[in-house]
Amino acid sequence: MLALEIFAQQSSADTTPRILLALTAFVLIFGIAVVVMGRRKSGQSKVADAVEIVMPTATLDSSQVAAVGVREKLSRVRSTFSGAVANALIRSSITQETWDELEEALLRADVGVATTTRVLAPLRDLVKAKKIVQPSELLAALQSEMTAQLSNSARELNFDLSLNAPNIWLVVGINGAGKTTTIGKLSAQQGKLGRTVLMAAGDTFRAAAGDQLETWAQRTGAEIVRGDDGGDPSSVVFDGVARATAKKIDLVLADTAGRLQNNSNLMEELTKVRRVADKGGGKVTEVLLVIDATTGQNGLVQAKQFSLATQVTGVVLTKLDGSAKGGIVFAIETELQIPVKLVGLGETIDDLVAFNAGEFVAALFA
Ligand SMILES: Nc1nc2c(ncn2[C@@H]2O[C@H](COP(=O)(O)OP(=O)(O)O)[C@@H](O)[C@H]2O)c(=O)[nH]1
Ligand SMILES: [Mg+2]
Repeated sequence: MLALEIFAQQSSADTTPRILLALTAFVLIFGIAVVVMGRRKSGQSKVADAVEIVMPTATLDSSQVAAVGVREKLSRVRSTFSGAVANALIRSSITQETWDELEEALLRADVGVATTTRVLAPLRDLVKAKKIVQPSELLAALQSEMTAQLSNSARELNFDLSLNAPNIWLVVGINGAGKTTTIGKLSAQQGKLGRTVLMAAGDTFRAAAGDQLETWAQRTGAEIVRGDDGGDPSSVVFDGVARATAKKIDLVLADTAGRLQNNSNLMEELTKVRRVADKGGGKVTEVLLVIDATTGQNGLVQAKQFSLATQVTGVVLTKLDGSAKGGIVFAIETELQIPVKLVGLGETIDDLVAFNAGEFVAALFA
């Protein structure tokens, strides 16, 4: 506009061509801008349409409403996984690339080679038999096949009501996996169920471990039995069970040390802790192996070793909130036959939830 005014103030004879030139330039720039914006918009809607075709429609029934929080906390694994699967199914037909990309998506999420093969094999058969033709049908079949891989496990925490003595839950796993935090969260949950809890500070290897557990005991109104730093963890657990028996406390949550699993002393020590725990007044009804989901397939190796030493009865998969590798759930369950019973979804006291296979798989695809 300013340019036009300046032109207008000058004599018409020599400004007319300039005005024409300015107007032409203005029209040209405006035209290019309109075309570019138009292209961008249509590009966006193409991607959005394609994604819409392959994504399942999100329906929430009342049982799933509570799961919304879980789904949000699983956002990292969800976005990685559902994004990759959507890409694999973006084609108009099912091709070799579809299978390659699906396989890659499953492996990236740490589902593991054996489980990936097991999940995809029945789907390949269905496509061969022409029972599945559309990529969108494949998505639904994949989801139900993955749920089926997980649905057989008994996931309740074992608490023997008929015992006239404390139930003992041993918590094992490598350093930093989340054992102590899980005990704190579990104590809060079990307290809400009306059970009295005693914590046994069996991680005598790290000086700070006892203090950390003590903080959780205070927060959740649990008793605690501690030993000397560097002392014998078996005797701490034994003392804890004795105190719980004397005071008629329902549940002993026993923390343990977690130096690296390739330290055979640790495995020997845990074997002994388990044996001694059963010798007193109570009974070990649960051995929970805590695995950090962010460690991916390493978790499997750990699980094997800990299971040999302590007869693990259930897995607590922690840090699923920050992991893109939640597929480890499938590998643990199908390859080791150990049920994932609980998942950790954050650092606060409420961030431990019962694992629900259907909800988990739905969250992966949401
Ligand atoms: N984001 C997240 N952090 C967790 C979870 N569980 C434990 N942590 C954190 O992991 C760290 C190690 O936990 P800790 O209980 O001390 O592990 P331990 O060595 O096995 O006893 C702490 O900073 C915890 O707050 C979880 O489910 N999600
Ligand atoms: Mg600890």
